[in-house]
Amino acid sequence: MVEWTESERRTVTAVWDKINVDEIGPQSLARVLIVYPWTQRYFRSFGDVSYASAILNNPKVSSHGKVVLKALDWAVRNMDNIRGVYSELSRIHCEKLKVDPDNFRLLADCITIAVACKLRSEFPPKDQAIWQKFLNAVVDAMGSQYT
Ligand code: HNI
Repeated sequence: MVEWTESERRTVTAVWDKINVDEIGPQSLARVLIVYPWTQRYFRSFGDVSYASAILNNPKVSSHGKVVLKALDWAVRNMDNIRGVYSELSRIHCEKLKVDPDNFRLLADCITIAVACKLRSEFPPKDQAIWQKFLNAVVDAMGSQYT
């Protein structure tokens, strides 16, 4: 289990409180689909996700981005049991959606980039370091049911 200092807990919560899920969620998912085009294959049911402007204007990408980012709230509120809160979601991504778990890290990086673009000086490197420790725990948890 990941250990957290009180200061790390406060920083994760403070960063999370500054994030507008409805803005950062769609931006993060769109960024993954554009920067790592092999991820498009998981989202064929969303319609055309084959080029940047189609992705950025696709309402299903936008709403799914919100769903994914909202799910980070579970981890923020359960920092001592991140594996536990994602165990079912990990199983779904493995068995049903068949998402390659390497992609979780790519999404995490795109979330960090979207947050940095938005918060700028309010997201200094020392906060980014803690935020990435947090997202690493989420990535680890999302991969936990892959065997
Ligand atoms: Ni992911 C569905 C959360 C990474 C592809 N995903 C979900 C759902 C949640 C979710 C919540 C809704 C599940 C349900 O309805 O039962 N996804 C997360 C989280 C991460 C993540 C927290 C990582 C931090 N998912 C990814 C990645 C991909 C991905 C990296 C592919 C590149 N997810 C999907 C697909 C679906 C999905 C595909 C189903 C979408 C649909 O509606 O058909």
